[in-house]
Amino acid sequence: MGNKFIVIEGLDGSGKSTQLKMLSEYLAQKGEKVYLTAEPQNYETGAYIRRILSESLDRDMYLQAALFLADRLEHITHPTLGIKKHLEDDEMVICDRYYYSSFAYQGTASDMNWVMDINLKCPEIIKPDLCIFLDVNPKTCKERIDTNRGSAELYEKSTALMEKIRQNFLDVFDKLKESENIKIISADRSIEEIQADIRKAVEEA
Ligand code: T5A
Repeated sequence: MGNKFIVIEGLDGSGKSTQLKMLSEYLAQKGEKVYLTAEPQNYETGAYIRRILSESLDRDMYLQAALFLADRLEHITHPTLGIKKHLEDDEMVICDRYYYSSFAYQGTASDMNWVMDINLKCPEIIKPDLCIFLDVNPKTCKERIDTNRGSAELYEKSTALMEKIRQNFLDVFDKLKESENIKIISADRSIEEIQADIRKAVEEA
């Protein structure tokens, strides 16, 4: 399959980490060189973003969108660790969240078209070969977060907010359907059923 760039998106608690772990193990067994990564990253901008999320800091949404973009640019262009470098080295890059999250999350309280523009019009931003969206009922995600975690982060506070984020994702996918390869997978099912659909989508990409 070679140097494909695959992104997985979904609400908080939608099962991305669970599925990505299974997918990368499956691909590695098949002999693929896989680089599994995620946003936000752990560079200095990412550390500030993590504080905003975990401490629910009240920060302007345009500032948040700019921080996520800065973090993403470092994630892509870092000379030794960046996504571009891994793709050049013929690895398959699988990324947990990418610019679609900025559109859906920061779009809840800013001009979503501006967030799309600063990302999509930036020459360093690369387009994924495939984006998989794990579509799970926001109520289910919220229940999983409340059951499994000590505290809720900034975007995990209410089912209503998560409903709005889900709707934003669907609106964005509709806007991008002619220019991007987006696969929406119903993920209110068993872990194994979802994994089978993900493997099929990746193998077809
Ligand atoms: N963000 C990010 C922005 O606002 N803008 C941006 O541009 C970007 C890039 C990052 C936060 O930053 C925001 C979005 C987020 O709020 P994160 O680090 O990606 O957050 O964290 P989460 O999305 O919250 O990731 P989680 O690891 O918590 O959730 P996952 O990975 O989606 O879910 P997972 O696999 O950990 O599963 C959650 C629980 O559900 C169970 C699992 O066992 C686990 O307990 N589970 C299932 N249970 C039943 N059936 C299934 N099919 C299940 N699948 C998993």
